[in-house]
Amino acid sequence: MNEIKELGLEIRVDAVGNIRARLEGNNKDGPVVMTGSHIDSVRNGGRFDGVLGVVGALEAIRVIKEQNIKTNNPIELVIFAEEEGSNFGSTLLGSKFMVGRYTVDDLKKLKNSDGKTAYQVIKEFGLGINNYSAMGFKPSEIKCMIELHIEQSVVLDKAELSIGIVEAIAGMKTLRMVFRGVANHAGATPMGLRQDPMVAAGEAIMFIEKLAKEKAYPSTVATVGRISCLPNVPNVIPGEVAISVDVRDVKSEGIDIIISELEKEIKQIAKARRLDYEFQIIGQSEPVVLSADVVKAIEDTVKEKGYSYMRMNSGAVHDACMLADIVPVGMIFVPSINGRSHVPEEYTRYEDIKKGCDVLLGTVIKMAE
Ligand code: HGY
Ligand code: MN
Ligand code: MN
Repeated sequence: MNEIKELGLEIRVDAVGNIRARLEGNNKDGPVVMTGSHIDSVRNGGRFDGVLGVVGALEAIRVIKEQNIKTNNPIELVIFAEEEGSNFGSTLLGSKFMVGRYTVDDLKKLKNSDGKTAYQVIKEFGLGINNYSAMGFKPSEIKCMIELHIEQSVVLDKAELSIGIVEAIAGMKTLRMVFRGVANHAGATPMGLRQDPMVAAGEAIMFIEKLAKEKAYPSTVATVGRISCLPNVPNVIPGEVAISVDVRDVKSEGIDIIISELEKEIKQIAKARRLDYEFQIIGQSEPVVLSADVVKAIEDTVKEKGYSYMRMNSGAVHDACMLADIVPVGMIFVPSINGRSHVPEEYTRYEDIKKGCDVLLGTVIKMAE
């Protein structure tokens, strides 16, 4: 916030903590060129995911201000809240709220690991959650949005290219699956008398991998990243086991195949093991194709600077997805070394970061001219 204040930008924080900071243009009423990303991270994550896009946007605005470059359209830095979904399990919470895909009622349904709703946490934090329309997002006020981000896969690094120009971003569905059985003594309960949700979860996890590998498309991926068990004691047969399921594809049919086949299989597994089960979709975003105009502006800038590049898709989701079906959106990728991300080993060479920031600056100026 201090860096933004030092630049003398007008700062606004909305009801869920999205931050927007504006540099005026000649045409005060013109639609803004928006750029930014997120600063929240996954647990045990890396240093570049999201932060690069925010720092890159801040630097672009700083250069425009310091070099007294007068743009026609205002330029707006945006920092989206809760992009990773680390607190409430649903990714893109801030940008979903900004574009009206999440309402206060949705925030009252999402809970953190302490059982507190997103609404309660946001209210206790002191944000004006009740006058949330205060900064309602009006598509007419945005000319375009451009997000600089690390690639988070290995394509650019393997191809030894500096810049990725994103054409499409995968969609996703996030599920929470729960199996409930009968907790019992680990030593005294014969195998034939057990109603064990842990073994059911194991069968489900193996089935999910088989589905994604064999039944859907090469671009379909599915991940179980979280498992919780009650009472979670070595000598007690669990009573309840919950797993997260993260399903993604640039083709929504791939996601639908996984969801429908999985629901059928879960019913079978639960029935065979005399268990209850829950199969809940707790978050989703559709695959999006990015704006041809913004993609071209990025590509023209890359060519002017003579940087190596390729057009590509993104398997990771981004806040840009939420804006893409209401305003023109583009994304600029820089390589992730060995494709590692969401881990402390996440790394991007600083010469590539410089190129990415250069391309962001050039594209923002082009779009704001
Ligand atoms: O999960 C994602 O794709 C993003 O990093 N939130
Ligand atoms: Mn991430
Ligand atoms: Mn990210």
